[in-house]
Amino acid sequence: MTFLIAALTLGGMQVTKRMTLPIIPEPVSIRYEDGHFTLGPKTTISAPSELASLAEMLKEDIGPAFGFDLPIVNHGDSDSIHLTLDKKLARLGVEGYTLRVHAHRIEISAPETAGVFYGIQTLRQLLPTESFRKDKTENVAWTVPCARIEDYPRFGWRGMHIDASRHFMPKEFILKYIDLIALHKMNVLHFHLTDDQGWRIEIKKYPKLTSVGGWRKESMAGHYGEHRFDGVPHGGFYTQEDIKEIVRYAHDRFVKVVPEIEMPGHAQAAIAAYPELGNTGKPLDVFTEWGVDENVFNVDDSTIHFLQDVLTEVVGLFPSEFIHVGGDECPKTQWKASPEAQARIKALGLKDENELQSWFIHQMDTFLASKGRRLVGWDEILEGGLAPGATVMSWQGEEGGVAAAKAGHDVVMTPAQYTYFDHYQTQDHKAEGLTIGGYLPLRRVYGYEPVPKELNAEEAKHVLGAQGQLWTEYIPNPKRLEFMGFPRTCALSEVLWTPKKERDYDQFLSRLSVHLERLTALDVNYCPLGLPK
Ligand code: TNX
Repeated sequence: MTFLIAALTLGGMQVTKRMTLPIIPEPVSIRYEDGHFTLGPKTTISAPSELASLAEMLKEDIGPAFGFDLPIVNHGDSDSIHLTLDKKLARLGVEGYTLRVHAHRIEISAPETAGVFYGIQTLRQLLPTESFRKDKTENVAWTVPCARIEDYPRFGWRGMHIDASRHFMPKEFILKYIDLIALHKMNVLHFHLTDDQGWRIEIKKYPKLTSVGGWRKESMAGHYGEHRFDGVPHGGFYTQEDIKEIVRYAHDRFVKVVPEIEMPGHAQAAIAAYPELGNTGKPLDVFTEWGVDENVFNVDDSTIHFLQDVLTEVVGLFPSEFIHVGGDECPKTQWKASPEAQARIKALGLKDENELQSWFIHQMDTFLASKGRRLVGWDEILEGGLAPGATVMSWQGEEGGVAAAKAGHDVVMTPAQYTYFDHYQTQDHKAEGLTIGGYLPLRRVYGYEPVPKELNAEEAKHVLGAQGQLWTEYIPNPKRLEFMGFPRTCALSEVLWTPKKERDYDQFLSRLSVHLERLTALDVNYCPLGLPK
């Protein structure tokens, strides 16, 4: 990466502008050339009709700071930013693109629209960081260095997760989070919508899931074992209209939204709404503690049908091929004590409660397959046997991912020690504020290798990619979520996009220091690099 210092004269005023070309994630190949393109009042964006909405997005992204109109035209010539689809570039894959900056013309070309979108994200990062501001910014040289870039991602699943159950996150913030995911060329939002502490998605057939399950009396304060509660009611949910808006917004930015409906554990909010779904028949409140909860769904036919009805509405709202059914942390205490669960084990000829859990997930796998979808679940779904169509998220280390890939199943790597962004990122806990625990500094995220070394080349093809997790027990609001998520998300984006051999932490850090100016302009409350690592 070349660092250029250019002294520019603007309106008689001397402006020193760093032109560092700090792109995150780092593209596959960049060749810089002499000269630069200058955006000015005559600049247009030229796009065929299939790319008109992307042209509009580019205009909205850079127009406000730049202050000129940037008209969108059909056939621009000189001084134009050209967006084009070119099937001859098929070798770059469905997300690849080329970006050419000449002195009087910029060309973004790709075989598919997703690639044009990613080319636009790169172009935004070739402009001065001020271009990310939302107000007209004077005295900036709006130049783009001449360059040839060819780029495509290493992995197809480049995900970020958000837990909207432990703390509800407003729809407006989910949209901002999608923008940030897309800026980093990531393409999956894993939307954790249900858990013990709150059910966050409107289900028309079962309105109490949100009217009762969407609210809790208070939340646990401090760490487990301190037995302190804050006395503050908490709740909220997304209407189906909200969900449609989120899915559409994400789709326009090439982000797939994978919903998660937790079962058979992490179910207390649903059982609070409909006690017949539980094992004890006793009324329950929505859970106010964090941690693993013993109240899990029962295994009656009516409960299986209830959850399949829920999934029917979920499938109707989310076009995602993958539907996440959780499957993690399901204590077996209640099933051991339940005559119905024991009768089910006997009737099905199962060995134990682990096999019962596997049977439960299997019911959902078959159901989702009948709707043309694929089930994904946390690695506990391996216990008692993996359902035939299941994809595994390996969170308890890499072992689950290795086992699933060796058995021919697809996996998404989510090991806690590399991808749990709810863990501390510094050693200055006082400055950082309370988190759930752990320690995952930026360098460690950057150094993560998603393909476990235990896999041979054939098995490694089952590793779809990886994903960062933002569990929100100790993340009460969007600003805190930004603090925990950034800049670790920037590091993960590069792990997932950039060829392994191009990764260099020190060089990443120097690019990041400029990238953080963009995040400031976007009002992202990132964790500053100065805190002790
Ligand atoms: C484990 S990861 C959980 C979550 C917690 C998280 C906190 C997983 C599948 N289960 O329920 O929120 O740890 O880090």
